[in-house]
Amino acid sequence: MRIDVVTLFPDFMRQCAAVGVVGRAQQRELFQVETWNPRDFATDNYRTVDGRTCGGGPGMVMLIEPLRAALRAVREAAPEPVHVVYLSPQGARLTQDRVMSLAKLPRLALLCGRYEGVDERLLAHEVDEELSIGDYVLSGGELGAAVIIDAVGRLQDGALNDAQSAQQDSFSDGLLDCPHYTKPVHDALGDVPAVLLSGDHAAIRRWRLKQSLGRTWLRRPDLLARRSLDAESAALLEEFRRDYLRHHEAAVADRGN
Ligand code: 9D3
Repeated sequence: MRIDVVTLFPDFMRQCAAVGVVGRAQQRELFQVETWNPRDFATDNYRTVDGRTCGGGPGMVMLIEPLRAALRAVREAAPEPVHVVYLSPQGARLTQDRVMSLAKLPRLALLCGRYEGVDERLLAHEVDEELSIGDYVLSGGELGAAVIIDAVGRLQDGALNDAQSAQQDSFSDGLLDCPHYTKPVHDALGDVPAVLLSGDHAAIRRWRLKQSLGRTWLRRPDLLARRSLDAESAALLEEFRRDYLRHHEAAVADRGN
């Protein structure tokens, strides 16, 4: 897969894509990230990429022409159609489901806005999809693009080692991860749960699933609500709830409920 990023900060985007699992995937040519600077497509001597907002008020808007020329160059460099995503706070929220479908595309272009955003006419004619990474205010689209590159890059065939991908397959589907421990087994901060040292793989799998279900119930009940549990999971979550309520009885009583 190849991702083309249209950005006023190409160096930053290349550095984002050069680290960790995704950087290694690029080195191994499983994945490619290219950048295009709209400033290089401006036609005036000042290399202008923005203009005053029509109707007045503060802030600048990115001009149609440099972005249109940059996207034309992206499309001309591609042998197949390019799916163009604009990163913006008005977009649909990025989810892992969306990441998984983007990861299957041969070509993806990420358009990053700065200032107040991009002229609406360019969006209407050149953009296939608008995505946001969450409900907070950033100063531009680059961090959103970096999030997509990381999330999509790590899913490319061969990017993850076997241990990482096997772990993904287990029960990470829609649940929070279980707690993790490493040596030392005994520490001033506490001991590693005994079951993890038991060598009983079935018991370890059940413990981890129970922890995943329990933490999801405590921290992200919205994720559980959208999901139906099989009999084993329902029983493990019930066990977790019972343990939890027993350990927190005092606190619950203090709160007067
Ligand atoms: C007048 C209100 N504007 C600024 C305070 C709106 C505004 C314009 C441009 C707010 C943010 C931005 C820049 N943000 C992005 O380009 C962006 C973004 C985000 O801000 N939050 C979550 N996801 C994304 S993806 C791109």
